[in-house]
Amino acid sequence: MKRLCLFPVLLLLVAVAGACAPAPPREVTIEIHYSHYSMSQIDVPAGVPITFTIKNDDPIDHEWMIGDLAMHERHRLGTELVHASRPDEVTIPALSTRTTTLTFPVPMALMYMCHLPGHEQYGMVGMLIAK
Ligand SMILES: [Cu+2]
Repeated sequence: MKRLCLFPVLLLLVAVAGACAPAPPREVTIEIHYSHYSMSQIDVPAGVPITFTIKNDDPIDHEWMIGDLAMHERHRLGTELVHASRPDEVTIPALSTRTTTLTFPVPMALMYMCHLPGHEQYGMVGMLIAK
């Protein structure tokens, strides 16, 4: 009789352990072709790591920079011309692929774009929604 009573308790423990395990990164693939991103909007869950794979099919370099409007304004004004890649500011050389992993801690909306001269105006812009 005692063994029968413990069985539901063990099942509950297994369920709780499963819920606490860290989730694997979610994967998002963005392709760049003819100076456009393949997605103009990306929806991701907030609070979990998201791995972005950015594949540049063009014979010229591009960028994938994600941030708020103030961040993009800094890049438009060119006050930060050259720096090493950061998780949220990735340069993808011609005909190559880069990956980066980001976590959006709370629900938010961010823009991503390429700040090489003329590319934003040409349409290399998109929006990410974390919810
Ligand atoms: Cu570009």
